[in-house]
Amino acid sequence: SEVNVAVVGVTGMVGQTILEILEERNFPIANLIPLASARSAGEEIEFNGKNYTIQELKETTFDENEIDITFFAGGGSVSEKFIPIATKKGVYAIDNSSHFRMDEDVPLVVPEVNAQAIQSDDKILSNPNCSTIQAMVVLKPLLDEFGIKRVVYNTYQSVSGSGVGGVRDLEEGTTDQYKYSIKKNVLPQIDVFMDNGYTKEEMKMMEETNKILENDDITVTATAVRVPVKNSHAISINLELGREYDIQEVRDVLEKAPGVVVYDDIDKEEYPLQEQTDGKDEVYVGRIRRDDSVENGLNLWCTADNIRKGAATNSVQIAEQILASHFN
Ligand code: 11C
Repeated sequence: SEVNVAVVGVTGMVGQTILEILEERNFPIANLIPLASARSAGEEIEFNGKNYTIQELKETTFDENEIDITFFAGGGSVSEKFIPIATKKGVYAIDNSSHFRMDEDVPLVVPEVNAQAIQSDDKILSNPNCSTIQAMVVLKPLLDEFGIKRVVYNTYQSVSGSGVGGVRDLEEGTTDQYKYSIKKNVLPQIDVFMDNGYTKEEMKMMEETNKILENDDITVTATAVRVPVKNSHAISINLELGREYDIQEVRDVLEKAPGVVVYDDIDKEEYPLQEQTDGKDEVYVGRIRRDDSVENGLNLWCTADNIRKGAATNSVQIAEQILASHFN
């Protein structure tokens, strides 16, 4: 059946992409309610060939409109304030911010990986960090087949992860979004520093990995780096698997995994590039090779579109799960 869908932060990069993906996937929408801050209210947007007027998100929004599902892509403080108001009205809230992610009552979902984490009475569904999502799509099938003892992430994250400000700093050489020039450097700082010397982005990857894989025994560390690439994140992942393995087995497992494309032919110098996954929904994996410096070590490289699979596509996939289980 058709549902009424609202999108908060509809003028932002993630909000815009959510609209595109709802169109692409023919999400069954009866009415669309585009929401944003007062600054954008009154502007028109086009969706499925029809014009809609953006409304200001207010405390009364969920009383004044019939809404079944709301995508929140307006930042952490907007989610913190408005998601409880929405869910009190029975609305399903799919949250792109980090605000509810580590809340034990809130499922943190990558549908290919842990759709089962959604319980029938959950109203808030949290979308993981973009880097975490792409890593999960690759790690889950490896965990199921081989076990995983330890994970080391090194990320190469695009400027679109910071929104339009990051893209502007890259294109115009400004330092409005970042402290240092992203045109001339890679920056080993994403988000703020925490007391332990890690950045918030690194901590998100570490904590979210254990939550999504439902396994606190896996040890995880991360270094998150911003690189001068417009869109798509890359991650070098070093793993200690739980048992002996053959490299062909790893390739076979990844080739069968949902949402994964193995693109790995060193004879042809073929490996995933950020440019290649820009605009795609799959996570591309290559450079699959042994790490003989530890027992059962494995190295690989993956890239994925951080705005699509890392945010908008994953959110719409979560909404599809809700639709299938609650709106038959
Ligand atoms: C980045 N990963 O690339 C961040 C953006 O936790 O949803 C997404 C922040 C988040 O800067």
